[in-house]
Amino acid sequence: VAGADDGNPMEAARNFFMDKKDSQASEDRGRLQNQHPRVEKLVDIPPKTTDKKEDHEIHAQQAVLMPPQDPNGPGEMGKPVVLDKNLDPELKKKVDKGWQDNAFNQYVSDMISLHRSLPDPRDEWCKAPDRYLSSLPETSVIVCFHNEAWSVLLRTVHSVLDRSPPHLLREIILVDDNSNQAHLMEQLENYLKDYPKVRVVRLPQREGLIRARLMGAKHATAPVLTFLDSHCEATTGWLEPLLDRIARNASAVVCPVIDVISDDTLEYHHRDASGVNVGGFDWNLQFNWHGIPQKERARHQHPAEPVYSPTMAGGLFSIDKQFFERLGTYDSGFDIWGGENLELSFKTWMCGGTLEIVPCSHVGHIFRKRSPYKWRTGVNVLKKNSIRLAEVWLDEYKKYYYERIGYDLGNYGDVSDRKALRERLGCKSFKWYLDNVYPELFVPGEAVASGEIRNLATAQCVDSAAKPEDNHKPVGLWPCHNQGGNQYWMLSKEGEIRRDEACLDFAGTDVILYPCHGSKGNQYWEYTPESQHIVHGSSKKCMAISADRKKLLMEECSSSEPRQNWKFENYDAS
Ligand code: LR7
Ligand code: MN
Repeated sequence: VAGADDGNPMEAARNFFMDKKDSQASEDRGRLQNQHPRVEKLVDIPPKTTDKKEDHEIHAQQAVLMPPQDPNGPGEMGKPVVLDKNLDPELKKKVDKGWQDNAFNQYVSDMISLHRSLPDPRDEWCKAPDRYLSSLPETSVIVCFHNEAWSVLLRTVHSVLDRSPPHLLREIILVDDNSNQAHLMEQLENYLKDYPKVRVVRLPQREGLIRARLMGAKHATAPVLTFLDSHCEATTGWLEPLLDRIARNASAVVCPVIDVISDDTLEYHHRDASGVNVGGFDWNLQFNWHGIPQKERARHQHPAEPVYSPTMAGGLFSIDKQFFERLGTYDSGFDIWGGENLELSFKTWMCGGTLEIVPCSHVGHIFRKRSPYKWRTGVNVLKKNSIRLAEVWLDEYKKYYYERIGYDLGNYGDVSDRKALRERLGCKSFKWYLDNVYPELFVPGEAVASGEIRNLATAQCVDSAAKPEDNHKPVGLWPCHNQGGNQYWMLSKEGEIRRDEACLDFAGTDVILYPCHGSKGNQYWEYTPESQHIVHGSSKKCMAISADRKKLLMEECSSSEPRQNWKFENYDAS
């Protein structure tokens, strides 16, 4: 399952977006909403009992029957729909099943119109009369899905049909990655017959989203390809700013701002242009989000101007079709999910393009906490994809990823075609990319030591998943296992002990993880192999393992206390 994997970009994205205050606020709003009698009434729509279709299909049909844009309907203007906390048991079963099947609240989605209204999240700057070229290229919108909920898939389709200028939308291509749910298999073409711009392409076997996209691209007839996930909602004016960038520069790959649609209430959240983030990655080859770096900010007059981004999240972007083909599309050896977003990001930059986030374009996406569908059994798909990516694009930097996975490469297939492609295109080096496009990334090669931090008295190692939710929590100890992962740490030249953006930090009680701040203080450590001591800069205390071997602690340094003796792997001060 994706959620169980260490390298799940979904996790990272979720953690980034789940601002406690925000979700609390929306919960509060939701409670108020909940007192609205209309919502409860809608929840109680009795299922049609005449046919014995699955519950979710019946609800899907109800959603279709919803009057479009009843201004007081549930979820209109992107408002949250909150179910009563004490649902009757029958209803609760349905709600639970919706969660189970989709990892979002399908029941709530089915209550909302397929044409629901949304707020217009654009900055005024975006609406200036001559902001975009008068002649823009047409696009084919490609949406791949595997067992997507009916109401969510069709709300994606309708939001695009309803909010794209018809002369710019050549077609919507729905690529069914071998779904096996009856409603998708039997009713889709029939439902779509009134919408001639929408086509369905069926894959005879499960290919995963990457090869599904390639199939969609093959069928596309417009000069620009636009990819969306199957649980999105496009907002007013989303398309023109994307196409405008490509019209001006065919090697610009452009992403909308991805707004959050709540997995629970389907509330549409958006921020203003000053809150835009750009994409990065860490040495687990996991995608992550960052604020706009100072240097990039300084390039702009207005926060709504397009910003350069080192990487893209992957699901939502437009690209000139010929440029996509010139770049060799995706590595078709990528299975199911993951890695393709970094591949396209790296090669866009390294092979002569630019990658931009366009703050005038907003598309919502339902972020979920786990992957609801079956992956391959017995293979770590994401890891295999990432190794292919590293082999082809990372040059000598691939070793930093391999250290993270204990050099356990397994069989990642043949990548010689992809290397030949890179050769043919004459792309720049990964070093060039890091120096010029992503100078903010911490490069482990600059570390003084890297690997495990082993307590010599006990063979226990400093251990933490160092996920964003581990921030402010004490770091743990675990028997040393030699596989990198949660026991991989770096000692930076600046005296930080870090993994990616998390640093060991001591403020007087526990040794905790804290976002690296780069100003020494509580994050400053001194270590030499000779001393075997890890001394904290400001307190001058020594790191030690507790007498019961369970806890990491800081205590007065002593030259005769083996509990204070550590070996930090691969120390090299030169
Ligand atoms: O086997 C599959 N076949 C498919 O067609 C598995 C998935 N899919 C479809 C699926 O129905 C969905 O439309 O592929 C799409 C992506 O899968 P999700 O939505 O389950 O995953 P996700 O939203 O976490 O996916 C993000 O990372 C992926 C890595 O391969 C892709 O790049 C997705 O497009 C990407 N989504 C986004 O960028 C939206 C913002 C998320 C973030 C950050
Ligand atoms: Mn998605």
